[in-house]
Amino acid sequence: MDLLLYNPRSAWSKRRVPMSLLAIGSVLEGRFDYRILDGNFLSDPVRQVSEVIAAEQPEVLGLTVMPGPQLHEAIPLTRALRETFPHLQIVWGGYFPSNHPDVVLRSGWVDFILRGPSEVSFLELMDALKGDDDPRNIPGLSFLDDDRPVHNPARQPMTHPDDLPPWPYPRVGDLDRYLGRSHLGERTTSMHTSYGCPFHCSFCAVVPIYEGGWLGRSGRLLADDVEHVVRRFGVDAIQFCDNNFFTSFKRVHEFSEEVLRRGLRISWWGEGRPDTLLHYPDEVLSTMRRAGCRMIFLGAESGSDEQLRRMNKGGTQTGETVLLLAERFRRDDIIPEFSFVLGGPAEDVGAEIEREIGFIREVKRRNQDAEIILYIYAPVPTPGSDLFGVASQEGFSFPDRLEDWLRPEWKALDLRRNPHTPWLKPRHVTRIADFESVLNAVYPTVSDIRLRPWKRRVLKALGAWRWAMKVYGLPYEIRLFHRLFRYRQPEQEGF
Ligand code: B12
Ligand code: SF4
Repeated sequence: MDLLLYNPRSAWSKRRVPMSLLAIGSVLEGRFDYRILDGNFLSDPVRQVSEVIAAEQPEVLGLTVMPGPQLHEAIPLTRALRETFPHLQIVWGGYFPSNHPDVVLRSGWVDFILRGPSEVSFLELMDALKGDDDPRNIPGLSFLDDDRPVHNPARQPMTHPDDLPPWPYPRVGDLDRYLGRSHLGERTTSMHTSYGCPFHCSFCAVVPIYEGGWLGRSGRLLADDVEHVVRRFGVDAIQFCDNNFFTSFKRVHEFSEEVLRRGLRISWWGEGRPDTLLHYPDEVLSTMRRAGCRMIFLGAESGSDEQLRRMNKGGTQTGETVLLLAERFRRDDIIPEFSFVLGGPAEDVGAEIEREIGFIREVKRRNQDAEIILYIYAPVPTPGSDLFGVASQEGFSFPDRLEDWLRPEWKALDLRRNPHTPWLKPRHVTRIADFESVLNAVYPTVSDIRLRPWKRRVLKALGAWRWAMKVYGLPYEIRLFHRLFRYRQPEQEGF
């Protein structure tokens, strides 16, 4: 075998098809002998991956690594494999190494990093490694030269997604393992149809990688991909995980029209921006709805225009945009899922949090079905941005050693639950968590399909007086209920 591609565990239930590795695999077909191994199905990854390597002798091991659980598995696994198989070439790709290449390379366990979208660069790297050529000019490649990290410029122009082959689904084995029941349908899968985002929000990990670049697969090819999974695997629901699926309304319109023309019966979800969607023509929204669009995740971030400015949200987004969109989607029968980033640096952090709570209540007043997702601001390396500048001034810095990312405080940062940023005090984190518990009781998410109607009624009853009286503190009775019935939080368990 030339190459093993490994997907570290990202979830304990509701497993996702490993999209990053399917994307990489798409260009390797017919060129290299490779295999995709998914850690979500392994019980003892170090032993099991070692056995595969010992038996099949790949020359290269590629890992895809996101912050959070994947990173926490990837660090000890890579360290162990480096010791056992010193001649194995190890390559990391994905969001974590793309944003933190130095700390990864300095560990000494990883030979190469490919930053950002890497289909073509990985093919070039494989060609170089197999042909004993010098790989050091490959775009987007990071490596150590005499202990000094070198980062080649990104590929310019970015490869157009229309020029990439479809994903080789059979490589992940029986797709049924990934097709779960969700609020959208019985056989739900994820797809990713565009790279990057044209904006530069200073809390967002997409920005340092794409620097405002965005390219999407055309509506017609996208419909081909969807038709394939519908007809071949019986998929009836799709989550489009693109950072900004709705960037081009022409693309979305073309796709929606193709879905209707081809008679594809699907429900779908995607991620976008409130200002973009607010400016969508009525005709496009109505075609999307008829083509199965049920819910849209929207980065609202904050109700304060000052905070939005500090976050460099850009575009035409304001608090008012979010409220208007909440109303528009109520009329159009699409569920808006607004995400907020709370707990950023501010003169009076507590007062900011209270103001956001007030704003979220107003969103719910305008549209009861609007879902609310709360994150706590965790810095991402966007040097030069206001927000990262303030965070650095306040004493925030990332760990110097890769192993340090395994420490509990950095795990909490990864999950955006408690980032331990210097300005955020325990009382702020508690306040956000208390409010969230009450909010989730009065308005349980539709995405929790295990939550039966009677449980919803009990939850609502528990939360109702608190919501009405604005009493959020110490919601032990709600937490007990959440624990007993394992309430599902999309922001932690995936959408
Ligand atoms: C699907 C997804 C998940 C899935 C799991 C994914 C998996 N691998 O199994 C779930 C839902 C579990 C998940 C969880 C989390 N996620 Co997530 N997730 C995504 C999402 C939406 C898509 C990733 C993906 O598959 N993209 C499709 C592929 C094709 O693109 P790609 O990954 O960029 O891959 C390309 C390159 O990166 C590169 N590449 C990638 N891997 C490799 C490997 C090799 C060897 C090479 C050479 C190249 C390479 O080449 C690929 C092709 O060009 C991204 C956002 C996004 N739109 O990308 C967030 C994202 C990666 N997640 C993020 C985060 C923070 C999380 C969480 C850790 C925290 C949270 N609260 O959301 C949680 C963890 C919670 C938990 N309990 O697991 C952040 C990372 C932020 C950061 N600081 O880096 C992102 C960017 C979302 C965001 N905009 O903030 N996530
Ligand atoms: S619009 Fe969304 S994806 Fe784009 S930079 Fe801002 S937060 Fe990131």
